[in-house]
Amino acid sequence: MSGSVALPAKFSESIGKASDAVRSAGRIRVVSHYDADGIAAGAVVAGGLAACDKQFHLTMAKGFSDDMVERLAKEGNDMVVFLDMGSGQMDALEGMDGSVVVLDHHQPVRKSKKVLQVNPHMYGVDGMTECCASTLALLLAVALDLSSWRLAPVSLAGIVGDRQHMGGMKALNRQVLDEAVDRKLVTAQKSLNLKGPTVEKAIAESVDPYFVGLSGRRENVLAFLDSMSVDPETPLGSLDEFYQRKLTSMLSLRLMGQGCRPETVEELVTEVLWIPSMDLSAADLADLLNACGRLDHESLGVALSLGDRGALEEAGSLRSEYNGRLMERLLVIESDGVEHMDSLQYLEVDEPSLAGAICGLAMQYILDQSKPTLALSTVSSEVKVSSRGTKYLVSKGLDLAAALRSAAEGVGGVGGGHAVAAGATIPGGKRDEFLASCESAVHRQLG
Ligand SMILES: [Mn+2]
Repeated sequence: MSGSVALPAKFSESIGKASDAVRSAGRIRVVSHYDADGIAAGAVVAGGLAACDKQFHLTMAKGFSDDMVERLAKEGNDMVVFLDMGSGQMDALEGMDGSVVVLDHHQPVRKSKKVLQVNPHMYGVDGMTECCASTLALLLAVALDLSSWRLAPVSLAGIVGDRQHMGGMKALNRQVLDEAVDRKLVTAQKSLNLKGPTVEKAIAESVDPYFVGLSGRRENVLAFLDSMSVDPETPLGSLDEFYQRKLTSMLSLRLMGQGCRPETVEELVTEVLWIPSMDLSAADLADLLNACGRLDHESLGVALSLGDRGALEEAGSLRSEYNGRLMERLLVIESDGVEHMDSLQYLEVDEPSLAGAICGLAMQYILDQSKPTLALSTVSSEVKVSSRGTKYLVSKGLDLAAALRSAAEGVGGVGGGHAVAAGATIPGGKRDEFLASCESAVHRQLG
């Protein structure tokens, strides 16, 4: 049913059930998450539905909420399809009228008789590293109509956006990539993991990786390239092997020099997935989708994914704007540093929508690697907290989800997430108390 992708039997069966249900539904509502994976998944499912002449309406949401469920209930849909969300909300979904399909890769809470839930975790496939929402979306779209294979590159961008490609594509994601390569929709080649039209721009405008002393500093980049006799105007893809290797080693040295973890330095060279029909790499597309979502232009991201050339230019300027905002703040962190406690470091981020990204990039590329980083944003009477650690710190016992949850609950707030990245919301007046309790929790974990 899904071309040459081999799935565990139960997995394949439930994709088949979902596609049969979709096929026989009338009015279909599709709701997806607004990040790169969610937008890609939404676009892929939209493409599959259009290919089999289904009527549908697609929207992106910041997250699952009771408000949203209430609004959907009033629309009189025959079917609601949730992408990249829903597995944690079976109670709310069971209360909805009409049929409900969930394609989600987050840890499922339970099964449901009413909700048709397709979640890789239920079939022995890891939803953190082997299959994300846009992988599931492609399986559904292909089951609906085989022509949907043409959307495999979009699905791959979602996978990259979800960072499931780290350390190489695995399992189901790998199968999608192999099939896309066979169908000549994508080429895969190990090369420098930078984005941008020219070598100079690729380094000077790079926030991920962030090169201390080069990112955001055009003059320094020109001098750096001159010292290697590299023409700054060279398109990134046209660098010959000699210069590509030279540049890779110089940039690796810089990352090591700024204290990055070895696994971060290794990411400088990755499997770059080129999408010839779009003249973009999957990482580029993921980046564009991410900027569209962050700046509230999700439908532009969908249009771009579905091949709208005009959308590309517009999405490009959104990306520049979004990157500019990140760069501005990272440069300040680089020069001014952050606040230190014994076991953690923290900073204030004025724009809460940027806090998670800033916190992650600063942790990975700029700050002290021996302590996790917290980013605090004040929103009216509350403080929103984002936090990031490193895989290394997690291997030493760090669990930010536990630390933030207990510290937040101790001051009447809420918190949770993953060991390596977690969030919390606390009452404004409790900031210092929260920080102190978080710091002692992290101190105990890393003992
Ligand atoms: Mn996702």
